[in-house]
Amino acid sequence: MIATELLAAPPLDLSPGFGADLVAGLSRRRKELPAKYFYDERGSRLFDLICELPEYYPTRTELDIMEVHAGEMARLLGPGCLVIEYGSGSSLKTRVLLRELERPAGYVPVDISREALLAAAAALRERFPEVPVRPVSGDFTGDLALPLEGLHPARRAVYFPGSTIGNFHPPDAVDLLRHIARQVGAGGALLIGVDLRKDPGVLEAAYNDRLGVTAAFNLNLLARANAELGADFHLDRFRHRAFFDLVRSRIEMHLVSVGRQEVHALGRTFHFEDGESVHTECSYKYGPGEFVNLAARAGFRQQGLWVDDDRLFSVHLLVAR
Ligand code: SAH
Ligand code: AVI
Repeated sequence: MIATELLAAPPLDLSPGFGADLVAGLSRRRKELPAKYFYDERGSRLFDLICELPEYYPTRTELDIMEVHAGEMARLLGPGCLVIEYGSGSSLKTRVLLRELERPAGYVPVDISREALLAAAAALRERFPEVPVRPVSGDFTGDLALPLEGLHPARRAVYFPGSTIGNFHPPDAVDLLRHIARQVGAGGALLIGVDLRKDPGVLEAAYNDRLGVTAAFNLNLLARANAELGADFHLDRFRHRAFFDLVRSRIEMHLVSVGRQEVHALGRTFHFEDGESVHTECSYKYGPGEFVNLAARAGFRQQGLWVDDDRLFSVHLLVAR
């Protein structure tokens, strides 16, 4: 009897933090949801599709930069380096780096999207059997214990590609970079991909693709709330909106309510006016010097900078003081 009741009840909040953050975010005057919740299994698959889109230049551009310069990056990182990757996703760019590194001491991918993380770690182990791979599933903004037993690195390096740092407001980005500086220790390294400010037309196209994959990625947040929190969002009553804010130098993604409506979740009712939006993501774009200044506030000095010929994307090598 009890078991049947449990089965009939709405799904419990299975992801710690999502329910609380959803209630807090939708209770604000300007509604918002944290971007990290995009990445459940389906969200990670949609992100991989975004990376293949003709409009979404960051992934292929950063990969090209890695293909050309990973040898030099690896030389600067030195032998016996431990690579801790933040937001590793499918770990595709990492393969290029690991290929060039001399006797890497280990690879620790950290990602909030568990299934994607484990699949990527398995693929990497197969390709680099000599490298100890120790995946960590969790939020890299928190204090995660890293499984480093038995590893004796000459140096620690955090690899943080994809411009995921751009998804943090600048003061939060500085906090996260400080956290990384502590994690790698004095003399440790940060190799980080940062999307560059550019023609707003190019930026806006990248977040408004013709196939609607980015829209599906954005709406997946609501589908996830329905599945995991028992919310009743009607996905066809919200539309994707993305635009570049020139003053703040950031792409903003929103989900805009089509008509007045109410949504229920976790025993609460949330009211939406027609056209009211939920702000789901910021993606800040930096000039190279601007990012170096931001990193300096977190205790990093610049050692290397690589930019593609079209000046679309940058990869920085920074050293913790
Ligand atoms: N590094 C890959 C993927 C970038 S997408 C690339 O360059 O293409 C961003 C990745 O970061 C996703 O895999 C997502 O699951 C992960 N992520 C986002 N926020 C996170 C957080 N707070 N903690 C851990 N992982 C996070
Ligand atoms: C992971 N992150 C850097 C991506 C970005 O471009 O801000 C996420 C994304 N959002 C929409 N498209 C891609």
